Amino acid sequence: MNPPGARGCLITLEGGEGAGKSTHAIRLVRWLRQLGIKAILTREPGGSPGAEVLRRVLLSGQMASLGPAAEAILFGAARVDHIDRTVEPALSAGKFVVCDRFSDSTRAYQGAGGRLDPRFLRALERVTLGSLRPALTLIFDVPAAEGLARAGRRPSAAAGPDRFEAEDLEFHERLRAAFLAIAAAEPGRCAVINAARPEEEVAQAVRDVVASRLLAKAEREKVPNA
Ligand code: T5A
Repeated sequence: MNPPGARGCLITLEGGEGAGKSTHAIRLVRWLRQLGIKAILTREPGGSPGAEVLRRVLLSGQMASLGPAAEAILFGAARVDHIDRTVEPALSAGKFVVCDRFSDSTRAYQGAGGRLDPRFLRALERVTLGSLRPALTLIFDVPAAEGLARAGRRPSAAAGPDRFEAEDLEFHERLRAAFLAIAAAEPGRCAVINAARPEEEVAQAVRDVVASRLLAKAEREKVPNA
């Protein structure tokens, strides 16, 4: 299904805490593979050995005292390593890359959450991404309180909330609004998924969007003048 010589596709899953991104990233990769599409699953922060080291430090909250600008730069450093070592090689090999969080998380968390100047964040995005852009971004939307409750019910929650889960409800509501604003500003790249529904319904909605936005297009491009 991946046409020989063709570049792969980057699909990113974004949204607030506990919206179901990790659950549906795994399910999406499984479905793409069932269709015969070569696909890898990766995540941010992390997704490469160097970026996973930065993930541990960032999510421990040790870097919060440096302030939102320094924290944003560290997320950017992790992203550069992840792109160079994991994302670009897979895209060059024609694979689909399904990424659990990406650059919109910096826009939302460090922008709306950390209240950084949008010009600073745009400059950081230019430096970290270069010309790379996701072909499709799925924005998982769920009321902040519901997402936090779901995150709190995961087995890993026993270790206590991480750096951002520990922020108050008002922060998480600002995040939700920031993700919806990104989707509204870039409707060609983004699709909002109502993630408050049961898991099966959300999975079907994800498959429908990927099929209509990416797979149908890939099929059309294989047949000139179709
Ligand atoms: N961050 C990240 C930044 O600040 N800047 C950045 O640039 C980047 C990249 C990463 C943190 O770093 C921040 C954002 C984050 O705070 P993380 O550990 O990678 O943190 O985890 P998150 O991505 O935050 O994962 P979340 O906690 O948001 O959860 P998910 O992945 O959205 O949700 P998931 O799939 O784990 O599901 C949560 C629970 O809900 C259930 C699942 O089974 C699970 O138990 N569930 C459902 N329950 C009911 N109905 C449904 N439809 C359900 N779907 C899933």
